[in-house]
Amino acid sequence: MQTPLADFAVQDAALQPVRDKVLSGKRLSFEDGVALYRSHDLLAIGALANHVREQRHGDAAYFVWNTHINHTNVCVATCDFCAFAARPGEARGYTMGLPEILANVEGLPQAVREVHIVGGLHPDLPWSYFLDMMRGIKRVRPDIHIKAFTAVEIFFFHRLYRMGVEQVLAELKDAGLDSMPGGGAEIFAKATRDQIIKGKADEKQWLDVMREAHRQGIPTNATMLYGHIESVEDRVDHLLKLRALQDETGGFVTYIPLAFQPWEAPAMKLPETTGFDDLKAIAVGRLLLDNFPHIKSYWIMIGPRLAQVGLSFGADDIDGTVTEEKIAHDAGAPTAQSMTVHELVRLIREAGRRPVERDTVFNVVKEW
Ligand code: V47
Repeated sequence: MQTPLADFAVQDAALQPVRDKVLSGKRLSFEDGVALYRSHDLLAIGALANHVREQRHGDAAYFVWNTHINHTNVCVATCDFCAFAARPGEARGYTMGLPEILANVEGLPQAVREVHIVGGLHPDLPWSYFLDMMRGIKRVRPDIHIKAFTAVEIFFFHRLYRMGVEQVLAELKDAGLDSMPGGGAEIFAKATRDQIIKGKADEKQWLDVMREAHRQGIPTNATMLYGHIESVEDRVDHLLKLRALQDETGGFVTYIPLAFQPWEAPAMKLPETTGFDDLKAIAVGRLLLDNFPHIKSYWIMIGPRLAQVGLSFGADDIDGTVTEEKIAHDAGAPTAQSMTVHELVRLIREAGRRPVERDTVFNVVKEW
């Protein structure tokens, strides 16, 4: 049941105009976004985001039975926050052969519907490695959805193999790529991005790849890495750029705020994010991204307990079983590397939500 409008009382006067806009379905501005992030009136922010979430999705909370494959950690880019990447030639670098990848996929339980594939920017793999990976996976599991390669990887392929982004995407799609994950966006604002990232796609290049993917009918997600050196203004700028592209294409499915995992990050000695920050990241995402269908509360990054609370702060999705997550865990994430469907269902039920198993593009697989 929806909360009566009169019940959305805000303690922070700066939120009053935001409240009025949200309740009358008006679009929020840059200044509204800044006011939301600066406010400590977490319950009011959460109630507003929950209102929008319930208008869209009622009491459903989605999850997917998925697995991650990180085919290589060898990477020519330098991201100060990333503990996963290994420089070419470094001893801890690895690259999975295609037989190993295909054996992994073949060994997956039939219930797994999505394979999420991302890797480092490896300078020496042939283009055929990626096409054969797509074709091979579809050969051993024709029904599985391949969500693979961030916009940063696609941009790298375009440069390395000297093909247009258009052709890179068309060939991958033809070989079996179904959708793309939202990673690599980090934070768009140039002054901040340039301080922490060297050698990978910038804001415009990331957005251009996504625009082309959407044009070709490839749905994608979008992320923002927060809790490092970015400012509140950088966050709002990032979200409004995602919203503008979504106005143009409608191709984004889910927004996933990614909490910086600091423990083993090579060049950023910072504390971990706090509960307030994590819940605000979800709620403000829901409020500013009025044209995104779904907002994810990603348990890998914020822990299952807070991810569960996120389902009352604007999120309608809790990702999935995951299995063998490496990027956050190489950075020291204290969460488990996978979760069973029964644990996910319990988290959702105890949050008062209705667990709905979905596929990658939110077709309902099963009501639990
Ligand atoms: O692109 C790297 C980030 C991303 C750290 O689209 C870090 O469904 C936090 O994008 N702390 C990969 N984050 C993960 C990702 C993702 C995850 C789940 C679902 C989806 C989806 C996408 O992880 C990278 C980078 O932005 N990352 N290092 C770190 N220390």
